[in-house]
Amino acid sequence: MADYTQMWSELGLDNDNHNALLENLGGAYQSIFMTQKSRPQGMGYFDFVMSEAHGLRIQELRDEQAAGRKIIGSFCVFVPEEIILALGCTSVGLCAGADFAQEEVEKVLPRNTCSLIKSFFGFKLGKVCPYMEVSDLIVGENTCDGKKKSFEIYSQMVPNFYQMDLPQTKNGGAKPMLKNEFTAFISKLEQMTGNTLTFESLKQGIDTVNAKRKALLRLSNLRAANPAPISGLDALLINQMAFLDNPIRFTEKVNALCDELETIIASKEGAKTVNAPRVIISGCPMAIPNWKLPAIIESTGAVIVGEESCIGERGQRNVTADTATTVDGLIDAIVDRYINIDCAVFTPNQERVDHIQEMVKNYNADGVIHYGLQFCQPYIMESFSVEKELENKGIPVIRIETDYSQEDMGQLSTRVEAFIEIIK
Ligand code: BJ8
Repeated sequence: MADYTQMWSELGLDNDNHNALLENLGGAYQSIFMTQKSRPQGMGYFDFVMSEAHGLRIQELRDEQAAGRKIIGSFCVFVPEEIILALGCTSVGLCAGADFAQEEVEKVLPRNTCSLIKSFFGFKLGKVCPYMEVSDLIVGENTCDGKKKSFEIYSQMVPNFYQMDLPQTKNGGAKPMLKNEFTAFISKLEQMTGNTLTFESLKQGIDTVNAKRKALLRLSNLRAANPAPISGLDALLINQMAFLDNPIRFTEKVNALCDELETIIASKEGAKTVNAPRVIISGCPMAIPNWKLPAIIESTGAVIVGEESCIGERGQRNVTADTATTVDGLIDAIVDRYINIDCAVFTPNQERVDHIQEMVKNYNADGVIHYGLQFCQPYIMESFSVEKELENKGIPVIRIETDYSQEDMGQLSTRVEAFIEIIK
């Protein structure tokens, strides 16, 4: 990576902290990703994006800013990228997957807060996240209580915070509420950018995001093959990159990789051996660099064939209908698409359990590993009913509760190995 020290200083990063983070990240990436065997060549691009995630990509975002675009950071797949693009802005994900500055964090948040929330606080307090610092607007959303209440504190740390309300049920009032919130978001972006949402710009935004989601869906579908043509770790990395990379370039690269995977499938080769145990991971999102559990799972010889997660199929499945002929009609189509996201903050949430079973069937999985971040009430509460329903259907399932620390690695390995032995 070139020397970006000046850029990082201009963004207000703490160089010592940031170097320490990059060193850890680089080490983890080398040992987890670069030691994998039989990786598709197309992963070279994603390795490069990862290596430049804090360098060249940030430089690109700053160049976009210099050319008049605004950068919008967010923490949830409910924040509509179609609208962000339509108003001449760029969307970046801010969820973080590593512990940082935990002592500082625990001065402002209760200890029993989930790692994902603590992590983005740590990244802010430790001044190590260039995406947060480069964002012109940071959107927080009212989903779980942890995020909702922590944003009251976080909003005092960032000058450019915007709160989006979201429904918690899918009753008759949910869609009008979501539409209302999306309309207010449009007004906010119009006011920030001086741009006006038009039919053409919104249609273009929808087309760009639909193309990205279709490419990711194509990737998901290819993982149904036996042997799976790509490891779960690599597929997760691509899903993580979907929140950072330029969407048009990303789509091209995912499609190019899928072309290669089709050849791999035709030659009956794959990332793991034929008949390797196949699992679906289901639960909380895994933000970069949260690779702990997938690395443990795949180190047993098993292969992850799908992620029922917002950084995965829950967040990316379903495209937006593009047949409306007015701006209002397109906004309705976006609302229709987003209201289907089956996050555990909704009650009831039978759609999610149905989707997990659908994924087991579509990807020929042998079992499900339910992943809940410690203190995440929505997903841990829901894991009990997920487990019950899957067991009733004869689908092996294990519930794992963990955080971002490395302390439980041994215990997790033992539990995962035992589960993989059972589903073999
Ligand atoms: S749509 S999953 S991205 S809210 S892990 S912070 S739920 S206590 S992340 Fe999410 Fe949007 Fe839902 Fe998806 Fe709270 Fe749980 Fe922490 Fe979580």
